[in-house]
Amino acid sequence: MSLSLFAPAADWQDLGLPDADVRLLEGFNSGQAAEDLMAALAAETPWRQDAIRVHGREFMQPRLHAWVGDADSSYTYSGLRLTPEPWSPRLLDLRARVEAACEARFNSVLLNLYRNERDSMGMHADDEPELGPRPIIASLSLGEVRTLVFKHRQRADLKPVRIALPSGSLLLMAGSTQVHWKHGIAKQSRALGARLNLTFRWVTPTAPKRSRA
Ligand SMILES: O=C(O)CCC(=O)C(=O)O
Ligand SMILES: [Mn+2]
Repeated sequence: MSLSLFAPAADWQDLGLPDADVRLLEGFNSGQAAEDLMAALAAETPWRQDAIRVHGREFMQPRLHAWVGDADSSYTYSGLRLTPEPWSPRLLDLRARVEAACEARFNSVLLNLYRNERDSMGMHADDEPELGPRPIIASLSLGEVRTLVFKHRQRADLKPVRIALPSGSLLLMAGSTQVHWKHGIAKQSRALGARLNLTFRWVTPTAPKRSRA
């Protein structure tokens, strides 16, 4: 029998999406710990709001974000090239706990702050080449409960799957999830407070720049 200080595999709930591996671990951070972590991260994170191009048109992103990671983990999405901010001691500690719970390694994290019910994230797959073909992505939710909607990319007969993400929960997307499903956070009409989400990822390190002799 192996003893683990971290979340045992049995606590992960398999959400049963076909052609995917999506699991939820509720209570990764519970109650006060999740609230304190959210307040500290909201205050220390260098938040940005960027314009992005979608179908040739420019929009301000409907949320704030920050990209944190190892120096060689720059990342491009929706035409935005993100150069990583350095890890804070708090994020390094959190990464170690997330890695232990997921039995995976991460060299970067995208933080998103949904300020209220009008903030959102459009349907997308995390399928950028630098994430590799079958990325493992661990997503920690803090604060207001929002619904993550999954839609199958090839099968119109499958209904969208809606997953409410409680504060302190960890969602794992692995296997061929990004090949077959898109996901997103819809706007809501009911007034909502803030939610902070962190997606831990492994980005193929960019080759170090060689200086010429
Ligand atoms: O906020 C969420 O739960 C989703 C975040 C997400 O899909 C992403 O950062 O790629
Ligand atoms: Mn995503």
